[in-house]
Amino acid sequence: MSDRVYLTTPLYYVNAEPHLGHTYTTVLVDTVARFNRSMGREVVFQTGTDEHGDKIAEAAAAGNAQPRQYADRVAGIFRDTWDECGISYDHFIRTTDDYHVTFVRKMLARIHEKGDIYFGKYGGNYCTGCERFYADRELVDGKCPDHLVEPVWIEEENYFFRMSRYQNQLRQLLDDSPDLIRPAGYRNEVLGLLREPLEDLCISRPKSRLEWGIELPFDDNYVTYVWFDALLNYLSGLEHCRPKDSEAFWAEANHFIAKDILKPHAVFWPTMLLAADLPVYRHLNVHGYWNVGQSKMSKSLGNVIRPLEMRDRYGLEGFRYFLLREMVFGMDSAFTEDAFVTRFNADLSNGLGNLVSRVLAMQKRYFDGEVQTGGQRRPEDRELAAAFSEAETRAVEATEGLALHNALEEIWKALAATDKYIVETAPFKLWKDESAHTRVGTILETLCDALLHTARLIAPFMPETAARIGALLGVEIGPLAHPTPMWGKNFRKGHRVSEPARLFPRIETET
Ligand code: ME8
Repeated sequence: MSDRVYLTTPLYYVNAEPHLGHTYTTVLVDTVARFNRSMGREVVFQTGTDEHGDKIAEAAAAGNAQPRQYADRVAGIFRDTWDECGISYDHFIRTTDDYHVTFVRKMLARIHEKGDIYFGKYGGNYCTGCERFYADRELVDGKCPDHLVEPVWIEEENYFFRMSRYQNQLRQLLDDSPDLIRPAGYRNEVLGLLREPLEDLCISRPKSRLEWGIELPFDDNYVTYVWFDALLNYLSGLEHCRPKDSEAFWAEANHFIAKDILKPHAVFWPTMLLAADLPVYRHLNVHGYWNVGQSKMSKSLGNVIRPLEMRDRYGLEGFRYFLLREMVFGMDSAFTEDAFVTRFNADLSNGLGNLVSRVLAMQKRYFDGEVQTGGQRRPEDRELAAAFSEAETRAVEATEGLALHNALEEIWKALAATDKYIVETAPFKLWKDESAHTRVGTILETLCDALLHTARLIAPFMPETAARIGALLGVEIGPLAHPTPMWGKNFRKGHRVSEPARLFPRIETET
C-alpha cells in the first residue's frame, strides 16, 4: 500500500435525508480513513451530494422550492449530519459547486472533440429512480429490479457517449487487475455484463424537458446530469482540494459504494476515464444492502432508520460498532433493533464497558488509582500480551482487506482473553493475602496495559470510546504506525488512573 490514499463515498441524492444506508457507507469510509491515518498514510476522504436531475427537480417542485434552494437545504442537512456524527471527511463536494461544473464541461468538451460523443435519436425504458435506461433483459417482470416500478418509455434526440467503443479495453482492464472490483462476486457480475454487447450511454436531456443540469459546452439546448455529471466528482473534488498532488492520490483511489450503483461505477465510470485518457481508479469496493428486518427500507413502509435518532437514543459509538461488526463486506445484512440491543448489551455493556470499569475499580480500591510499576512478569502476563499482539496483527490484516467485522472479532478475542486472565489470576482473591499485594499491583498494571492496547486497536472503529479510555488511563493512545506500547512500560511510577466510569450503560428493554 502506498503512503497516500484517496477514499470516497458516493454522492448522495438530495431527494432523501440521511438514513441507515448512507450512514453505513459513510461510517465505513470514515473507519477506513482513520485506520489509514493511524497506519501513517496521508488520506483524502471525500463525500458530498448529487444535486442535478429529474428527481431533484421534482422533489423541489413538490415542496414549492427552486431546485437550487431545495438542494442547498438538503445538502446542508447531509453535511451537518456527518459533522454531528464526527465523520472525519476532508472534503465535501456538491455537484452544484462552480469548480465541479467547470470540470464537467471541460471533460465533455474533451471527449466530444475526440469523437466519442455523438448526437442521435433513441427510445428506451428509463427508470427515474436509477436515472438510467434499462435494456429489456435487465428488467424483471418488466420492472426495474431495484425500484420495482415499470420504467417509462422515453424517445428523444440526445447526446450519447460512445461507451461501446471501450468494451474490450474495460474487459482487458478487469483481466489485468483482478482486484479492481472487490469482492470478487461483484467483479464476476460485471464480467457477466460485459459478455453482452455494451450499449452507448445517453448523457443529455433537452432543456425543454429538464433545466436542472449542467449545460453542454457544445450545445446550449441540452444539459447533462446525474451520471456523466456526478461520477466526475471523484476527480473534480480531488483536483480542487489537492491541486499539487492529485495524481499521486488518484493512483490509490478507493471508491466505496453499495451494489445498487455497481454498473455506473464499474462500467460507465472506467469507460469515461478511458475516453478521457485518464487512469482508472485503484479499487471499487462494493458492499451489500441493509434491509430493515425482512423488508427494504423505505419511506412508504415507515421503517427508515435515521442516524441522529439512533445517536440520541443509544449513542453513536454503539451504532458504529453494530454497523461495522454486523455487516460482512459485500453481503446484505438485516437491521433490527432487537439485534442491535442484544449486541450492544453483550459486546459493549457487558464486554468492553464492564472490563474497563472493573479494572479501574480494582485499581482504585486497592491502590487508590496508583499504577504499581516495576513488578515481576509471570508467564500468564506474557500470554495476555501475546494475545493482544496477535489481535493487532490480525485486525490490521483484516481491515486492510475490508473484513472489518473480522477485525472487531479479533479485538474482542483479546478482550475475552483479558476477562479470562482476570478470572485465572483472581486479583480480588489474592488481595486477601497481604503477601500477595505486590502481585496484585502487577496484575492490575498488566490490565491497564491491556486497556491501552484495546483503545489503540478500536480507535478507527470507535474513536470517542478510544479517546475516553485514553483519558481514563491518563495516557496518549499512539497511532498504529508507532511501535506497539511495551507491556510494563506505559505507566510512570506514581501515575494515577481515573475513577471507574460506565462507558456503555446497559439498554433495558421492556419485555
Ligand atoms: O445512487 N444499504 O445516490 P443515493 C446500504 N447519487 N447502503 C445503502 C442503502 C442500503 N439500504 N441505501 C443507500 C446515488 N445506501 C447517486 C450516486 S455517485 C457518483 C452518485 C448507500 O443517495 C450506498 O452507499 O441513492 C449506496 O450506493 C448509496 O447510498 C446510494 O445513494
